[in-house]
Amino acid sequence: MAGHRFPVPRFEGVSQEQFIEHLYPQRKPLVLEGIDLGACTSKWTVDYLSQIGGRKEVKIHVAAVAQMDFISKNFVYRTLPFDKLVQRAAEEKHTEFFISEDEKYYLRSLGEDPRKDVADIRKQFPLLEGDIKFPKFFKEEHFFSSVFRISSPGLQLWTHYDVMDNFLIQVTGKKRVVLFSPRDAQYLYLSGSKSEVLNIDNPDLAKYPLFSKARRYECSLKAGDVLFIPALWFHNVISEEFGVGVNVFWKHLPSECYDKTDTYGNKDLTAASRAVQILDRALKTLAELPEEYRDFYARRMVLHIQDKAYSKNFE
Ligand SMILES: O=C(O)CCC(=O)C(=O)O
Repeated sequence: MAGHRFPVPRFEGVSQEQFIEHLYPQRKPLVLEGIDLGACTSKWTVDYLSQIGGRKEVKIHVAAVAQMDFISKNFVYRTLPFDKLVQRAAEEKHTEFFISEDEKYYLRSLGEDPRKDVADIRKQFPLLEGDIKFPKFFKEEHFFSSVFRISSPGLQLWTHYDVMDNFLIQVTGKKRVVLFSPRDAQYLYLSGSKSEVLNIDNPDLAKYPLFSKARRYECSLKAGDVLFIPALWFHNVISEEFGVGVNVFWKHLPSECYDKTDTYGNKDLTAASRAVQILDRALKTLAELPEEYRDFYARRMVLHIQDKAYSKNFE
C-alpha cells in the first residue's frame, strides 16, 4: 500500500524528568520500555487472573469475526463472569459460546455504573491492585481512569481517537498498534470518533481513495511495553496473541474543559461540541441559499476556518 510509514520511537529506562521535560511536550506517540510496572507482567497468567480476578460480571464485546466494527456493530454485548471471560479469550475454539465456536472476545472494563462511574481497575479488581504500578509520569490528581483491555488472539479494534492522554500498558501478549496523526483526520473517513476504514492493512482504495495519504505510525507491543497515545491520535489495535492490557487515561487540560458526563474519556471537549453545534446551525443557514451561492460561501467559510483556526505548530 502506498503512503508513508514510520516506526513509533522506542525509549528505554526513561526517567520521570526526561519524559515530562523532553518527550511529553512533543505530543507524539512513543513506546517506553523498562518501566517498573510491578509484578503483573509475570503474574497475570490465565490461571492467576481467573482465580484472583474473581467471578465479577463483566460486559464484553463478542464477534463472529476478528475485525470489530463499531459503525456497523458487527458484534454483540454479552456478560460473563471475569474468570470465564479470561479463559474463553485465551482459547482459539470454545466449547461454550454465544455465536460460534471461534468467536472473539474483547473486554473494555467499565465503572460500577458505567453511566456515572469511570473504570478504575484498582476499585473493580482490588485483589489485582498490588500487582500493577502505573507509570508516574503525570500528576496523580490528573488521573482519570484505568481500564482493562483483554482480547482474543487476532482481534482488531477499530481506528478511533480519545480526548485524553493515555498510557497503554501491555501486560501480557503481543499487540500491533497503528496510529494516525490528528492532522490526517481528513484521510480517515470519520464517522464521529471512529474511522470507517476497517481493513487498514488492505484498504478498499476504490471506496477510500484518500486513505493512502494518511501517515501510519506503527509499533509492536510486547509484555512490559508502555505506549504513550497523546489525546486525539487515532489508533487501531491488533492483538497478535491473547493479551491483557491496562490503559490509563489522565486529564492534561483543566478539568472544566472536559465533558462532565464522559465516563470513557472519548467525548469531545465541551468547547469543541459547542463549536460543532454552531457549525451545524451555520450549515442550515447556508442551505437557504441557491446552490451556486451556497457553494461559494461554503468555500469562503472553509478558507476562513483554515486561516483562523488551523495551527502551524503541529505536523
Ligand atoms: O489495547 C487495546 O485493546 C485498545 C487500547 C485503546 O483503545 C486505548 O488505550 O485507548
